Amino acid sequence: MSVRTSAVAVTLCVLTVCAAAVRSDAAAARKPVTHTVTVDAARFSPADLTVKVGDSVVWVNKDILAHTATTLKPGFDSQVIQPGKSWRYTVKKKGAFAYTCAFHPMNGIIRVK
Ligand SMILES: [Cu+2]
Repeated sequence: MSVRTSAVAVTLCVLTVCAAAVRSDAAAARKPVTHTVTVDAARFSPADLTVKVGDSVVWVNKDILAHTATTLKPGFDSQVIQPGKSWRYTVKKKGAFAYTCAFHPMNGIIRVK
């Protein structure tokens, strides 16, 4: 193998590693995560959830009662989630969003980093 050939081989190898690193960083930065909050026995679980902007939260109502996920301040409102149904919300801005159920004394918080 000539010196020039091996230099080309090393350069190609380095470029490949760099491209792979950039690709995985970009994927990590862009890929949104879906988080699940189970609603059962008149409780949100987990009640305290930390997410990132762009992620989604799905409230899955496994209870025999209808519930809502409604922020105390402006934020989000699921409206009624019937038993066996779910509601998906895509998080748009940073902050701490305390929420409750419009019908029952239930508490949860979504922290958006
Ligand atoms: Cu409720």
